[in-house]
Amino acid sequence: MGLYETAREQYAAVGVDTNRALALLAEIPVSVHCWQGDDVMGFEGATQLTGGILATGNYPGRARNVKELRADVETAFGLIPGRKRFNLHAMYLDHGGAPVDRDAIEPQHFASWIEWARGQGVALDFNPTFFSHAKSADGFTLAHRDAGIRDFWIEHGRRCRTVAAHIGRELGSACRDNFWIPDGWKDHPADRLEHRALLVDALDRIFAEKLDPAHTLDAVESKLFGIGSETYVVGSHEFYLAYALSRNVVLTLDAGHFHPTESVAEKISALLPFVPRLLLHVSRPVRWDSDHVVLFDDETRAIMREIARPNAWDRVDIALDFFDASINRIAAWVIGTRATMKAILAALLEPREQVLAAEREGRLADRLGLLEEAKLLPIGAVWDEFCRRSETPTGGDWMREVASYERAVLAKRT
Ligand code: RNT
Ligand code: ZN
Repeated sequence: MGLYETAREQYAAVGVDTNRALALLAEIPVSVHCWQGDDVMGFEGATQLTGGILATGNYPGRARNVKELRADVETAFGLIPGRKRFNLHAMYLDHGGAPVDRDAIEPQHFASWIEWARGQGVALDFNPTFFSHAKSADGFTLAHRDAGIRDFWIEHGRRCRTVAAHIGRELGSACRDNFWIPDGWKDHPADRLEHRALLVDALDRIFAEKLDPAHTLDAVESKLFGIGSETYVVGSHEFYLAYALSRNVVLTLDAGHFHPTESVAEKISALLPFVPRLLLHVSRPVRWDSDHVVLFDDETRAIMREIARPNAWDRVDIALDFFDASINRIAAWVIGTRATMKAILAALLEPREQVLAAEREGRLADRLGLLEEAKLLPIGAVWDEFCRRSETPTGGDWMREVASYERAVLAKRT
């Protein structure tokens, strides 16, 4: 009997159908972020990443243009099982040699991305880019005191919604359009409310036009602090929670944007009774950084468990947000995305019926014991079976492929 068959029997013994879990896993999309491929630089000729986020490291082989980025992500996709979406930022436009400013972008600048996505069989998600720009240089965009600067960014936001709706219509899948702005102060502000009132007004103007939710869904992402905005971030969690609830937009939770002792997993069930949808930025906070490569760790597993238990996959979208410039970037994509998929699988393999029954019958030691014993069930054999069915490498075999791509392609980028 093969390893998977043995695993299947072991899981069946605790009431878990591994084939069902694998079928479900194959249906759950993970939105892979474009910005891991080039250290969040974009294709506008920027030489510096700003906005209080930082990709540290200088591992050779960064993608420098649309062509290289696509080749790299195609390589990564070939090593990642399961269903993928691809998540673009506005600054990754394909302007064909005629640069346009952020307040002038149009659907045509993403036409080649749509075509590429069709070829890959993936849907696209989108993000306006409110950083790495002269008009965000002093740390404020939509909440800037200067009306001219605010208007510039409002126009960017509006155009991004038009682009996202176009993408969603073309590809037949609602394009998640995630709004994150860096606005905040390094040190104690004289007036915390003023910027927040400005931001409410700016967002209301951006979202004023009603767009078909079948084409695009607007989401807003909070943050606790950034580099250079340590004391005050205009778009804090409470701010966007209240905004999302009152305006009926999607709330984004980035796993790296909360106090280290807060659990994002725990927030999911507290929010689901109130918000129509959640968007997750799966990430890994370490010290000051909110964007280390995602691992198959306790927090990521807890997040997926909290979606799996109420079977809320249709209300919680999973997107990735990490960037590491110190290691091979394709490996970073592959490790982080496979880890996310593994965490989803682990959640789907939980002996849910047995644990629930124990709880309902007051057998609380059994509840704890069942969960504890389930940790050592042979998930690896089920994961390998998933990779096999998706025609992607099992175990660590993807590493050889990354190494050969590095030799053949990345090493020549100097
Ligand atoms: C920044 C936010 C945001 C960005 C991307 C590039 O802290 O997490 O999501 O990482 O938009
Ligand atoms: Zn994020």
